[in-house]
Amino acid sequence: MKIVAADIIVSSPDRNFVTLKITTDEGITGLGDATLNGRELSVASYLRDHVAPLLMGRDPHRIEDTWQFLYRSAYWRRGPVTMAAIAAVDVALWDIKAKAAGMPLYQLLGGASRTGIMAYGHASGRDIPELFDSIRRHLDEGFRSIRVQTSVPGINAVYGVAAQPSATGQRYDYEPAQRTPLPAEEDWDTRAYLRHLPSVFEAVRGEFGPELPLLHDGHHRMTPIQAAKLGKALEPYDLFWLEDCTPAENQEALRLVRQHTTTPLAIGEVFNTVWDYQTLIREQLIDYVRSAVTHTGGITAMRKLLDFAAQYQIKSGIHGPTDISPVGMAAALHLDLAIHNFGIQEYMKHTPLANEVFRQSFTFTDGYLHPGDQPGLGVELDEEVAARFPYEPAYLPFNRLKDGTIHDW
Ligand code: EZ4
Ligand code: CO
Repeated sequence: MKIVAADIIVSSPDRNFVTLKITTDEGITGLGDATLNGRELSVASYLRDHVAPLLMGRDPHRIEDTWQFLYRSAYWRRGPVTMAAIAAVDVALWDIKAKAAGMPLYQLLGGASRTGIMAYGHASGRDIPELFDSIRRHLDEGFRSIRVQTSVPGINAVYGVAAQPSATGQRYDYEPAQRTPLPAEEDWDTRAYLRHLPSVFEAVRGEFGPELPLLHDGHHRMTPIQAAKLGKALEPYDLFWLEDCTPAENQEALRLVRQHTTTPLAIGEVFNTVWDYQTLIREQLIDYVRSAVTHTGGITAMRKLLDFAAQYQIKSGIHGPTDISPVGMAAALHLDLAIHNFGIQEYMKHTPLANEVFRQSFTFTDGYLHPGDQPGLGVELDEEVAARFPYEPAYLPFNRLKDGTIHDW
């Protein structure tokens, strides 16, 4: 088999997605998700201008060789744009291989290690009654694990809180990227946040009881000592995890956090290679790996990263917000089903319009996802519908402290 075409499809059904479609001389096609929130066109160019020409004539079955070729031959290594592009190629080649084998992709990864994939949803509210309503809505939809984000008194707009109905009128689905030519500015005050958050978890535990797994995302906003303080303060509420407590480019910082709290830690949605985790995993400073399959070099690289983590009893918590397209979600689900050290899967439902562009066979039943049993990834791209929704500039917000200083977000 030979690769004869590699097309990059940029479309915006309610949000921007970049999709790679690889076509072979035998007519089998494969899809990869190359979406990088707010930097979509850079990955599209990287693929179209630099990677697609290299793929022509290659044997699509040689996945490892193609991965190593793209990683090593560019000379310049790592980085989110490069690794998102490599991931898209890798996932598309796995899709082709599994279709050629006539099997769902998870079978080629060793087969199912479980019957379903526990998913968590995103509940949020500006105050406690609104938060409780959001949690109840998620429970009604079948979620059995819930991420909890709330507004903080004294801060106008807090990331992760669905304060406004989205463009599609769906309040449920918080979409942090806004269709504005410039990133929106939000405000932040870490001390106000640290004072407020434990009372939110106390209220949620009081209302929903001790069993419901609860998660929280700190979005890189704390210093190590602040994160240690928060982890300790949240211990009575038994979190499933505290995510991205510090900007973890400084892996050593997690030693300090770890010394002070038994709240489980999850890190890594902005990471893109195993090297970003070297100290975190080897010193067992985290409990969950948060990388996206689509930003970390694809299934080939994620499998190696998670096998490394498994040696240290660290589990997966693969990134799954709406900026991971249904193609990227499907890739995550096949891996989740196959690996032994699965932890939990993030899941934000895509809008009906996005689901029209990406026809998917994965299911969500009673809190559990399953990738389905169609050959390959189980996702088809409707290019005609995709073409009706061209790219629109959209950016994540950012934040400043009260005195105007730009802060981590
Ligand atoms: O802010 O996906 O845990 N999930 C998150 C996400 C990220 C966005 C960034 O593109 O933090 O909502
Ligand atoms: Co996060």
